[in-house]
Amino acid sequence: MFEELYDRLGIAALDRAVPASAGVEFLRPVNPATGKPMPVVRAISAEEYEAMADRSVAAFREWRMVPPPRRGEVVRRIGEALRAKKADLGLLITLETGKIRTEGEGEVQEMIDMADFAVGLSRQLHGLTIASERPRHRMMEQWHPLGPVGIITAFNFPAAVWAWNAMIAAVCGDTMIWKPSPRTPLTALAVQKIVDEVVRSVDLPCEGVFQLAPADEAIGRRMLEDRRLPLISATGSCRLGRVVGEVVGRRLGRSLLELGGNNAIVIAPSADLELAIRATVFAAVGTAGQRCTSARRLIVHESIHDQVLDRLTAAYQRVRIGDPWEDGVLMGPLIGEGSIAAMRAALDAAIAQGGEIVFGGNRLDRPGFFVEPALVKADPSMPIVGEETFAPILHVMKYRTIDEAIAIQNAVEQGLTSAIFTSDLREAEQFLSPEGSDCGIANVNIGTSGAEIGGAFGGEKSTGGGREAGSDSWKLYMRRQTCTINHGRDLPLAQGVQFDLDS
Ligand code: UN1
Repeated sequence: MFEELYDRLGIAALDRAVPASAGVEFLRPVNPATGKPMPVVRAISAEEYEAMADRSVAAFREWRMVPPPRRGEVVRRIGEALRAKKADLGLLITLETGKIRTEGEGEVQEMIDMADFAVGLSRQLHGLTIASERPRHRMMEQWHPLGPVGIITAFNFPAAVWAWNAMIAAVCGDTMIWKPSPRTPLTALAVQKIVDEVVRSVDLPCEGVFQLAPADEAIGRRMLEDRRLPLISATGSCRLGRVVGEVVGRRLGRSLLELGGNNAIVIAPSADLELAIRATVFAAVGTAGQRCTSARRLIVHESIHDQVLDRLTAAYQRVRIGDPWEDGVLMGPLIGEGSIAAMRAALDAAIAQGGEIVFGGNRLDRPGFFVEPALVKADPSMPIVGEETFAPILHVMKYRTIDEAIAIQNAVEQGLTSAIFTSDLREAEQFLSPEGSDCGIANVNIGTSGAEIGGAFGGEKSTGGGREAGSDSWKLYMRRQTCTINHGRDLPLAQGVQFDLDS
């Protein structure tokens, strides 16, 4: 059905192109809306990985000496190539992840935005000049390329999260090896083809800068241990992050972690409910609740709780669920059978702990992995409310005072995004103050998901502390060097220390 699309993206007939030799492993993506297999992708072997990492090291030696604005030129061309392929790549993302068409294309737009951002950055990498305490001394810091970066991405943003890392790493002078989710290798392959074409067409030493390692967990594990990769940037569950943090930490490598979220929206009595309801539905139901930024908890003032729940229920009834490539559909399938089971288990736990399902939660009777989004009346004390289930479940809770709302918001292990809907300036400012939300992202009158790339993206506590994409996140992809230069004829020591051979 989508053969022409695969053709245009250079990923057609992969099934036929594979060698028949023994020991070859395949990644087998499934279209979650149909449950049918998509073209298979050959996984790299352990030997191929070793060669890839050597190549990354060799490429880094040259790439680091290319002036950053020239490096930016490659990224600029990648951005242009992505613009040309936006519709096709967006549709492939829709087919492989089940996210709706506008979100699939939005993901490609996020990559383009990252490319634009990184091109600008390529002329702005900068350090400080710092006042020296010593006469005729100058102190400055400079930022140098770090080395080959290992990028591990999740199924739900199979391309944009690579771009957050790759576009920045490339202008910073790093090379990289990308291990995509085994569930979304086709998107990764299509992106790699776009990049390879750019690399071939530019007159710069960027061969080997961008490499793709479609592989299973064993290769991922090898990457974590590999000292040739000074930075591992990983997106995924808190469980994955604990492994990455531990293994990379053992070799004292650097890790950048973007892990689970259990994001809450607070709706205050003065909120514009029209906005609040729309934002909540997008945040909780959009991407079938499979964003790390999805809203999973709604904390509503007791005076408007019932009204909000009624309006939400009415809105949920209107959400069209179906084939994600069809116009008008707002919610596609979950990624697989396991997600359906996890959703069912979370709903059962909620009921056992005293919660009440007020809407949805059932599996749809059709092929693929479709569910109704669920609204659950809950209490903050229920243990399940503290867990991230990667599915469209929204736990709705009551609060009385703003202090209580903030306490509930902060009472979970994760700390990615948060939002308050209020027209009360004091409440909004309190939410953003040191005694407010403890998350990496805190919004006012905007939902929890759909962040722009210009800001630093990431969260605190079990979310891992990493920051990717905009602002000064680039600093994690470089090594800082503090330099002190003496242009005088004396050798004064810092802190007034005397160390004179003649005294
Ligand atoms: C993720 O789910 O891993 O803020 C990332 C957002 C998107 C990124 C989500 N820009 O929802």
